Amino acid sequence: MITFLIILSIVLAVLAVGQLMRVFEATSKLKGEVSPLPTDAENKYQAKMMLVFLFGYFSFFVWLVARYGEFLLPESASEHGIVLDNLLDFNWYIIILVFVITHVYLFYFPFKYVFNKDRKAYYYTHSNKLELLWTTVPAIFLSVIIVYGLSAWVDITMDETPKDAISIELYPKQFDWTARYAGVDSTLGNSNYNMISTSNPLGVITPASLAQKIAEIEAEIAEFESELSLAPEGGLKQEELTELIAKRNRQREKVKSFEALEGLNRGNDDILVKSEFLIPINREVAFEFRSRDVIHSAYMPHFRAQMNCVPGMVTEFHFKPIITTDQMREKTQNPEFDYILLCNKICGAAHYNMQMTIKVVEEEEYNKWLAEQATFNDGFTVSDETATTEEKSESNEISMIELK
Ligand SMILES: [Cu+2]
Repeated sequence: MITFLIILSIVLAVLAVGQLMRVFEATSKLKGEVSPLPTDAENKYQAKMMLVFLFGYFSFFVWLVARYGEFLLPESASEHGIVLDNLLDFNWYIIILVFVITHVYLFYFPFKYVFNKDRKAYYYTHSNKLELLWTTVPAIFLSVIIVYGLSAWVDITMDETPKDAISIELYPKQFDWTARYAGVDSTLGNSNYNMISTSNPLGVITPASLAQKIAEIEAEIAEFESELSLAPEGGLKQEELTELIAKRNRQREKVKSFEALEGLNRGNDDILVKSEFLIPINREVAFEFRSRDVIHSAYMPHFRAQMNCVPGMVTEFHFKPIITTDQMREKTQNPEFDYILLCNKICGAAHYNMQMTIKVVEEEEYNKWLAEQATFNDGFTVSDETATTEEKSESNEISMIELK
């Protein structure tokens, strides 16, 4: 409401000024002041004001950089991030140089060429030399930027994942993340969405989870069948139940086919964690991404890393962290600093709440932490938290309203 009133008063003020100017012009005409042209003194005054504006404009630019520069990301915490930062800085230098040159001229020329009735404008129609110059120079700069960018991209994305890399899967759903570690065998277990249940939110396939899922499906089928025996003949209910039973049967066949998969035991030692995950400094970390529902995007800004998480496919990205959380806290002089994983695709109502804390620690601490985590076979106890996430986001919304 207040915003609307502010906009309304601005519009009315502009209209009022316009009307006043018309009144002013009409009265000057009536008084017989004929010349609509500004005087020499007025022109000189405007010309000087251009220089004042030039100075004010660049002072504001410098102030903005100094005032808000600290809100930019701190130095890159990953090895490849340094390459990206250099690329971005290179772009900034070119942009700022062109910005300064063009804007100095933009305001200096009105000052230098202030109206002079004794001077005749030079009529200049065309110059092939100039055309060539302002086409080739930007073309050369753009080519350099593109070649530099492409080579950085190839460096970052095309290299092989090192054999000793730590495997972590990041699994998003509306609206939270789960991180899955490969465990002692350094290999992530198989997974499939058909296996998803409340006790197995990532659909990890192990002999135990297979047996459990088949039992679950069969229990469901039995339930539908008993309902079907009570349903009236030829009714809609009967049709629905028959369809559901057929669907569950197909799912059971699919799940049963996983029994033939190789390395079924690989998932036994997988470790699933929520809300915070640790990675060791100076070790390559190979991330795999899936998604349970819609497209999410795993964004780790401090590591200059982002990858889409697409339902039905696995995407990958690997990087090497080079600054621990503690070191970064010192560097940023912020004792509460934490690396963060965010969702960077607007995926629904509680999208803003989809995050995980990343802790970069020394390898020793990482190994100790990992050894303390329960494995999938121990019984995965972090159950499906959909309900609690929604509750959490609701309470967040309420506290935000209270803040307003
Ligand atoms: Cu999301």
